[in-house]
This record gives sequence, C-alpha cells and structure tokens, in this order.
Amino acid sequence: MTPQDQLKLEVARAAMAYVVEGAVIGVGTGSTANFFIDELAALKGRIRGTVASSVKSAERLRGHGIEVLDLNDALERGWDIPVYVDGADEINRALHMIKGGGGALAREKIVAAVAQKFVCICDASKLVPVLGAFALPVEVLPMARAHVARELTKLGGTPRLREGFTTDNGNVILDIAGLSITDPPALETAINQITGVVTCGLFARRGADVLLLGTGGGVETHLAA
Ligand code: A5P
Repeated sequence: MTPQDQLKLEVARAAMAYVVEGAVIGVGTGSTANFFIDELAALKGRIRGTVASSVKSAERLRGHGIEVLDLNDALERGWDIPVYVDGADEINRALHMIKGGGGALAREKIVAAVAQKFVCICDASKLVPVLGAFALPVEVLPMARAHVARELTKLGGTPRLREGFTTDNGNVILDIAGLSITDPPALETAINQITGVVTCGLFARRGADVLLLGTGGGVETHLAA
C-alpha cells in the first residue's frame, strides 16, 4: 500500500465513528470513499442500508453484500440520511470543496444536500489555501456544451471537455482550468445559473461539516466554523 493509500485507509476508519447504527448512510465516490465502503462492510448488519452517489460505488457496496437503496424510496419511507461520507479533490479551511474528479458530482451533491452531516475524508494533499489548482468539473447537458463553454470562459477559466466520458446521468463534463477561487459560494451560484449546467463541482453553499484529514502524524478533525 502506498503512503497516500495508508492515509486514505486511516481516514476511512476514522469515519466509521460517524456511522449511525440503524440508519441509512450516504456513501460517496472515489478511491478514498472506496476504503470507507470496505470498512462499512463490517457493519452491514447494523445499518438500514446505504444511498450511493454513483453506479461504481453502488456496485462496490453490493459486492460486499451491503444494501443500496434508491434515494427517492428512502425519503418517501421517511428515512433520513444522518451522515454522508465522501472524499474531495480539494478542500479549504472553510471546508468548501472541489469535487467531481471521478465525475460523480451531481449525485454527490444531491446526497450531500439531503444528509444532515457531511463528513469529508481526505489525505493531507487535498487541503489547499485557495481552491482552483484542480480543474473545476461542471456537469452539462450535452446539447448545451458549446454554449456553457462560452459562458464559463467569460467567468475567467479555460473549460475543456472531458474526452470519452459520460456521467451516470448521461451528461458531459467540462473541466475548468486556471481558476483561483477566492469566493467559492459566489462562483458556485454563478456557474449553476448558466442554462444547460446540471451542477458544478464546487461544494461551498453546502460544504463539509467535518473534515477528517489524514496526515503523517495521525488523523486531524476539522469542523466547519
Ligand atoms: C468523485 O466524483 C469525486 O468527487 C471524488 O470524491 C473525489 O474525486 C475524490 O476522489 P479520491 O478519493 O479518489 O481522491
């Protein structure tokens, strides 16, 4: 295991303390979330089930025999999602994030919106002073690709189509390079208002509540102000 994977494993294990027994658990997407899914397998008899933020995570959960529920079904049965555990591509001290490197940003944002607590699990390389060195993913309806790219250029970035990639929702992704995001909530709103955008990978209006950060010196816990 690489040292970075070791840190991902440690934060995944730390996140188990936030799992609420008997409840539906929101589960994210990516290599760090995969470590969490593998840890969650040990608790599968003690949770009601999970809601997954991607087809890939749903498959991994089912591979462990963990029940994956449809989000609409869960909500219509009156079941809450007390906690959502997911990684991030970048996170700042305000616990605003860039997500969507794996292309699951829209479903991640939906599950995060429903969950009462967002626990972000990251290795220390993801903590940055200013978001934007990681190209910001934007999920776009295919018909609107060129229009949205023009509008994003006006906001100061350089959008590039993620070649050969279709989201779980049948859409495309434009990754915006060259941004220095000093006001993440404002940029999130501006991008999400462009017609044809499904959502952008800025998670600032609904950021994380808890960051479990894997460092060489152990797992640090950071809380949103
Ligand atoms: C998936 O779309 C992303 O939002 C992931 O949460 C993010 O890319 C983090 O992935 P890793 O844990 O693999 O770095």
